[in-house]
Amino acid sequence: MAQKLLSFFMTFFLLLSSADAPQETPPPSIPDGIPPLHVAGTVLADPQGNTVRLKGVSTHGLAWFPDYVNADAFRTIKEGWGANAVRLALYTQEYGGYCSGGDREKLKELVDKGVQYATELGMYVILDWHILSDGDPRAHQDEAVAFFNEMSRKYADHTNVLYELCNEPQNSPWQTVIKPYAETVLAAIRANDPDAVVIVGTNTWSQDVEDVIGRRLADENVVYAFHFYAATHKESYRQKVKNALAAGIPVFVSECGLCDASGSGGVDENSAREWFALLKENHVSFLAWSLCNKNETSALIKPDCAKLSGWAAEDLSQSGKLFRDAILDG
Ligand code: IDC
Repeated sequence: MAQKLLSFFMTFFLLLSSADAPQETPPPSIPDGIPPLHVAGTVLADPQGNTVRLKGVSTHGLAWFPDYVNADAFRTIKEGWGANAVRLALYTQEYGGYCSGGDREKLKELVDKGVQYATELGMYVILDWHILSDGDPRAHQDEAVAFFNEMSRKYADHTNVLYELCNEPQNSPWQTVIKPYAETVLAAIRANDPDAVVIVGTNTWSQDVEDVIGRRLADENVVYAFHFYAATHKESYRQKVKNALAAGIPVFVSECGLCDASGSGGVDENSAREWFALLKENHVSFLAWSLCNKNETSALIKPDCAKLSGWAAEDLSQSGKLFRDAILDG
């Protein structure tokens, strides 16, 4: 009887104390032993000072190809390709985008799932605010601040989450538009998460990394985005990357393709090889556009392959095979 009474009171007190617990649901998973990263010179490093290169794939637009956000897909990329990172592309203004009538709750659910799967697999994950036709990052600045405030609060403990503030600004001078935008969004993130790595896009579809020389953000853990599509962007663009690196700018290739900048056209294998050599030599991270089977040459999966994970070599497009090899290569 005494024991029954005791257990009754214990249950009662437990209930009472859990009623006091914060009501917000915790993030789905806490990374276990994924080293936090910081910027060291032009590269990323772990707390012991070892250089860490992120290599992996970007999703296509989350609204358009949601089914590729699944644990087996990420596992295939990790185990079969040697990838350690995934980028979640959240379009802002394109059809169905976060700021153009898309279902925000559903899109955020996909982001949460993506973070959860990456976390369970020990991978890094980039939350990409994918501006494109909007061009000027300030077009949806309020939404960006609200989104990153919410995400950085939720994922402050996640050592594997990186924030990408603006995919590809256009007609937006670094000093007067992008930098002040980044300062505003960064302030929202830093209030919650003081040291996560943040990726900031540069003008002209994230290619003007030289603009940042001498004009970096006053934040040590920011890297600056450079994007290339190998069949369109060749030696003069590689030179831009070399110039930025030589000036000490941490360059991060958060998106790249091996075809032309439209996302289609032929793959340029020679230019691709030159790019991969340059990135490897300088320990520059890169994410491949994109993990889907859309009928365009940038898609990593062949259009007639419906598998959502477990791709064999013959399921990969030419871009897919070349990227898999480049990711596997050291
Ligand atoms: C392209 C997609 C294509 C989609 C289009 C939307 O591959 O299927 O219809 O966006 O406008 C980028 C962008 C990226 C582009 C990609 C190829 O970041 O969103 O994806 N690209 O054009 N910058 C340079 C090339």
